[in-house]
Amino acid sequence: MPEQFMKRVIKKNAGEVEFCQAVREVVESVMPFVKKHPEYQKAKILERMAEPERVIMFRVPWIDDKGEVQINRGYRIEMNSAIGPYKGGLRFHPSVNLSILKFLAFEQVFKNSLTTLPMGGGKGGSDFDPKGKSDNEVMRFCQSFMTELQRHIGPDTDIPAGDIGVGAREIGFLFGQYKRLRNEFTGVLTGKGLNWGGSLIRPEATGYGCVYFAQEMLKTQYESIEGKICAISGSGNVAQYTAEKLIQLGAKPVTLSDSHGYIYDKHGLDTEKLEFVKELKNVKRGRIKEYAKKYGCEYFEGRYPWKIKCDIAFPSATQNEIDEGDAKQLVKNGCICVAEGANMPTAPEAIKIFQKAKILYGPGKAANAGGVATSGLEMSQNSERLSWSREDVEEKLHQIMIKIHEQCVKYGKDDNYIDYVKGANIGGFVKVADAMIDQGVV
Ligand code: NDP
Ligand code: 2IT
Repeated sequence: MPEQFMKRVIKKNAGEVEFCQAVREVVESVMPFVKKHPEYQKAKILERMAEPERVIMFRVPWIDDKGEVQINRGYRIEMNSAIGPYKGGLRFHPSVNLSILKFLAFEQVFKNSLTTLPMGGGKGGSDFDPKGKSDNEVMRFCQSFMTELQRHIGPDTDIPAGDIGVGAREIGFLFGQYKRLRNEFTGVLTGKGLNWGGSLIRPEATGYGCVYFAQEMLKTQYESIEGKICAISGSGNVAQYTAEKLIQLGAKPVTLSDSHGYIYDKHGLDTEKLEFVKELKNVKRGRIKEYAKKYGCEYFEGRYPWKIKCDIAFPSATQNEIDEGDAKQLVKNGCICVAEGANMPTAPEAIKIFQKAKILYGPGKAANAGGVATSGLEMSQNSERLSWSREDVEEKLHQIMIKIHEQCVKYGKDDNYIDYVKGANIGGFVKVADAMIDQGVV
């Protein structure tokens, strides 16, 4: 039955490898559940979920610093609005294509449902590469991108945010252009600056939330995070705040990476070293290699740190960054827990290795949901035109991560193993499916 379903999906979405991969993972774990609930089958809920409500593709022309015309492609995938307005990030990276954004939008539907907040799923972005561009070029690109996107989004319709290549700088330029074109100051984007509608803890939320989720997973094995050696990939928003929370909790992050290579600091990162990384990546926009030079540690060309011995792995860069060989190596080296800061970082064959070894494996749609959950909290604050304290927001984030973990256990626990993939997929599915049934065939 999943095979027949997937045959149709693959035929209809020819060549969209990442999208089909994400759908397959969900279908394989949700189908047995759907079979026990004929109402979902009859209403063709899974079939409808695998079809975006709307896909928008557009030209983004802009002029570079040399005066030359550049053309990029922009996208917004409005996947599912059964439980709330479309919500999800924007990715600016040269690899962006329809398949990647559809997989991300599909994942977002389940993730947003798990947060317990009323948010549908969407994703967007462009094949624009911010790397090596001046601030002015990035601004002109963002203004052109928003000139088209603004007609499709709104604070009650579709609320984008950041993702790879879209951080505070880009959200600022995008917001400025939206406000200018629409003449309205609204919460149309999240991840905004603190003095113009942003929420405290939103920058930290994905990384912090991922560590909270790992803590919950570890508790099921009567383990704690203190003293654990942690391998992190990436060195952007998610990786930085994963490291920060780990340091706060007495764990030892020993690696970070970027698209050129990774550093291995066997003494572990500390607050001062992390400040260096933040300055290097967020302000100077340099390479992680410079960390190795500064602190005299090892640097490995080639992208991912999975050969390093660790207790916990936090993949926080991009999709399919852990392959089967990496998974085998991690298990062999004694890794007991994988918490995904990135979206779909583990290839399907690698997931099987983790599950066969019965280690704690927390998929992105559960483990990294703290980012979008805190975006939801930013939307609430914008609606009531108030801002909550750092402590309030962080406590709410922490409680949401605990609840997401509970949902995973509820739907994923078998006799002696918690299948977090199954738990997250079914947990996310039920709320959306029930809303779709209530709202008829739309
Ligand atoms: P950033 O752009 O801040 O950082 C991305 C990091 O990953 C950089 O170090 C980058 O290296 C590296 N990276 C990106 N693409 C590749 C690639 N193809 N190969 C190797 N390394 C790569 O993004 P975020 O930290 O925001 O996002 C990281 C992951 O977390 C993504 O999968 C994203 O979807 C996911 N995520 C993000 C959330 C958020 O709130 N920001 C929420 C939930 C999930 P380099 O600097 O060389 O480009
Ligand atoms: O993948 C994700 O959940 C994000 N990039 C964050 C989305 C959001 O709307 O905050």
